[in-house]
Amino acid sequence: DPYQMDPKRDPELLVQAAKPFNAECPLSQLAKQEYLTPNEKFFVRNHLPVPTGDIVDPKKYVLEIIPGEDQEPVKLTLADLQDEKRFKRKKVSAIVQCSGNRREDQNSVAQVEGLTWYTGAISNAEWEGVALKDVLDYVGVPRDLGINSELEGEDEQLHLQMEGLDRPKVGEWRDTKGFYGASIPLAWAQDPRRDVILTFKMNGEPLPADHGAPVRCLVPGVAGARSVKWLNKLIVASEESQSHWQQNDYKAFNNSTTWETADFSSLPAIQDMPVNSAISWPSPKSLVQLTPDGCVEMKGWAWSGGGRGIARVDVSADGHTWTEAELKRPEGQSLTRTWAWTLWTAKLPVPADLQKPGKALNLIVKAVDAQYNVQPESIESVWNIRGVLCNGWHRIQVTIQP
Ligand code: MTE
Ligand code: MO
Repeated sequence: DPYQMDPKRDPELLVQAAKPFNAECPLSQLAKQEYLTPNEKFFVRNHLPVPTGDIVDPKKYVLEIIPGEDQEPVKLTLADLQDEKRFKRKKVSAIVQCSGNRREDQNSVAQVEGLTWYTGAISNAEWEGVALKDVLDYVGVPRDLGINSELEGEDEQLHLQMEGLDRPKVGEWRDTKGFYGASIPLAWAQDPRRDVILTFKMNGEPLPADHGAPVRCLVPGVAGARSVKWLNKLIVASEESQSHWQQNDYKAFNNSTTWETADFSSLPAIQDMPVNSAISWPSPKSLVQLTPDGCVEMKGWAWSGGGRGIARVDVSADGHTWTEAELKRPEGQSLTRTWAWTLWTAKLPVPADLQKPGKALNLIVKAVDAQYNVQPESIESVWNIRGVLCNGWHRIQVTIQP
């Protein structure tokens, strides 16, 4: 069993697959509205067994960086990365969200292929490490190579490829087939405003095994799939990562495309994620108590990719009239360079004719980001065979306490 060495996990995680291990942040944790998700409650999305042994031993770990085509790799140990005389430390509060988050809502339209996720394939942490741009500088990648490049077009664009140490078979980590890999544009890796870091600490603790110890490349604002755990290699290249997960997965087709007609090469890899939100309280199908003034209290999260903050969160009981939620966010938070989620609370007035014990109540939320992108009304309109990017209005049904 290649998974027998996997780490111990918190029993409260909502397990969606045991091998490889995939589990949601529990709804009870999301309902607590802690800005930073405790490490043991942070959702886990693994495609392969968690790597073990010397390759991930903090004392023996080596990161290989290939600064350009036909160039020799530069090797850095964890001690090199943590040497504060060499690299300034950097902390970033950022979401990791799987592109498949809320896939279960798409299943309610028609069955899609992929792991079941309710609303908990998302969590927020404070990541500490060193700026990727500083490390690229250090190994000799010209500072302006990605950003100021006058080259245009997909073919001329440079990419930063990342490879993980996880392999289909334990002990065969040198196997280059089937390893986990991803890439982002080099311009983002070098852009000080994108805040990409090589992280070795999560919420003040050493990075846990499930989240990529000892070193992970954390790419804020994009699909979780690009934040490569157990980082083995960084490669500056003229093409994207050729890994399965960059090329033939994590792309969203229209809702009439089938597995027979899907042409993965026709679409870009998901990077910056669209605006999304969900209700964390009350929980679906629960009994709710109305406030003395006839309202239902709601809580949840909202998030958008690309650093876009949240402008507004709206809640409704009928999809026609809306009440603005109160946004809870750190003071002075930027709306153009925000990587963490925005938590919200709302007091939604219940229409008089529905204020009866035993009545079913539909609760709806939609968020609007700082560029006024808004969640689409229907799930069907974003439905796709792979069940990714599900960001239709989030709806739950509850019953008024008899
Ligand atoms: N990195 C490696 N090496 N292997 C993986 O399986 N999964 C990716 C990404 N990085 C993965 C990986 C996906 S699809 C997601 S959504 C995030 O990690 C999940 O991060 P988490 O487990 O820390 O929540
Ligand atoms: Mo993912």
